[in-house]
Amino acid sequence: MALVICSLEDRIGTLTLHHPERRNALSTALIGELIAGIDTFKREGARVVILRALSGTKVWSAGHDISELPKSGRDPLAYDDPLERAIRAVRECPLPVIAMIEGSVWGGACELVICCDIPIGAPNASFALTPAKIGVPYNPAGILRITNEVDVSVVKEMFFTALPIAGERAREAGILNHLVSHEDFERFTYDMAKSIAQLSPLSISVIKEQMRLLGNAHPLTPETFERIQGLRRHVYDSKDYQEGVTAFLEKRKPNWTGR
Ligand code: YXS
Repeated sequence: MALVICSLEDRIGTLTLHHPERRNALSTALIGELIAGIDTFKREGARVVILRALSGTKVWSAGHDISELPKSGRDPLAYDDPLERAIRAVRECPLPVIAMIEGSVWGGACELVICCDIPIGAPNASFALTPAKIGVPYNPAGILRITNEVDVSVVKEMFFTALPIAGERAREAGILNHLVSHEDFERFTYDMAKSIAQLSPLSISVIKEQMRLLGNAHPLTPETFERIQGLRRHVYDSKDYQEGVTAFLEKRKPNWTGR
């Protein structure tokens, strides 16, 4: 049984978390399928990814699979931990990732959502950072990624109380970009995905990667600067860049080739 259902239509790749018996806990197996799904979408020409759970779910994800947390004495969130690999896969994916959230989100799954590019919530979306419930010392990269996106005073309250943040408060704090009624949730999300899929994939992928590199809160090393310049040159030297400009001048829709 697939733990993540993958579907690709009109260049929109949808990944649906599908392990309700374990409340979509982020196990090694589920993360493996999630990363494989992203790789498939990249190979098959998707322009945008939607990460969601089954419609009507009460628990979007229960976070890291607690049964897989290492016994004491080993870092529970080391660099190669499945949760860390999933977060890097989303952040380094050249396609925008929309998180479509209904139900409760727990622990490290909150960071996974926050690291998606456009989190969209239904009214019953809630978020609880719960390492303090389990005695886990959250990791510095994760704390930096969360505080880069969410109001620091709210992040402190979430870590120190382990209580859920929901609805309008989650949107105001920066966890959600949009809070949408259940009736409009599906249409709003897929309309946004469709509009992204009409735009230049090269331009979007390089803007996303620059934001990731610049958001690491360090002065730019010469190597990072040159990597950013190379990425941007790859776009402005591309046929797509010429096509985008030409199509505008010729008053027609651009035909992107990704080259
Ligand atoms: O008893 P069975 O075998 O049916 O299994 C139960 C739960 O044990 C299992 N399950 C999990 N298994 C592994 N890891 C999990 N995170 C996890 N969560 C749940 O799923 C089956 C159904 O769970 P149950 O009966 O509790 O469902 P419920 O609907 O009554 O309650 C749903 C939750 C999500 C409120 C409840 O399952 C829960 O509180 N789960 C733990 C949420 C949490 O604290 N997650 C943080 C994981 S640790 C993490 O993400 C980071 C390492 S950190 O700690 O740093 O944030």
